[in-house]
Amino acid sequence: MNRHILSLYFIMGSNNTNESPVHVLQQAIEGGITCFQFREKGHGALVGKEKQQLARELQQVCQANGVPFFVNDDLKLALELEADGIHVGQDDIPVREIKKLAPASMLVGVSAKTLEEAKSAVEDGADYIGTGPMFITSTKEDADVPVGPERIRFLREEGMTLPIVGIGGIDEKNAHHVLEAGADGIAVISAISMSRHPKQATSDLKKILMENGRNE
Ligand code: TZP
Ligand code: MG
Repeated sequence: MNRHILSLYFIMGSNNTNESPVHVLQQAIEGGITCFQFREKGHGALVGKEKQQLARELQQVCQANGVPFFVNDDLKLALELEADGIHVGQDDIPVREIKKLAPASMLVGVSAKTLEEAKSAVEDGADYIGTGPMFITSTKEDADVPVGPERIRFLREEGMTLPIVGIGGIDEKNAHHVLEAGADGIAVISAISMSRHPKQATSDLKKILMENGRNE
């Protein structure tokens, strides 16, 4: 895959913002995100038709702007929408299964925080891994103890060449640590979705990516 699309990876579901998700996504795109993941889970998350409807609306915003659209966990939804990619956790549908059921063009990301998980991701044909939490986060209710950017440095030292995005508690102050450790990109929810100025927040992160040579 083109690892540059991971550089500013924005994730959001309806409960990650007090504004209209469509509006926030539009602002984030104007600010320069490089891909988007629809992650509808946790307290008050939409289900069924409502979830699907919001996914479609957000996908349309992405398509109109040439921004790759990923779906979290929900393979059925990803297939229905012909999403550009899907992201799964260690306890979700296995990457091998997805690879059997999805079109070859659908990118597959998997959360992996240990070297073993990262090696399995490579063996199973994942296109990238998400490693975290980098820092303390209150966005994910069941988030584990932070592993820190050092974990990404470790994975690189162990020879991991698969694209890696750092996730969890990343903001404009700490993002550079994640990039310096060898991440291809940063994945953020609240730094953009909860900002009063999502476009400005995105531009601020974009600037840090530029300063660290991720200027594609
Ligand atoms: N996976 C690990 S941490 C996290 C996810 C989905 C939450 C990231 O949210 P935030 O607001 O960027 O810390
Ligand atoms: Mg999951």
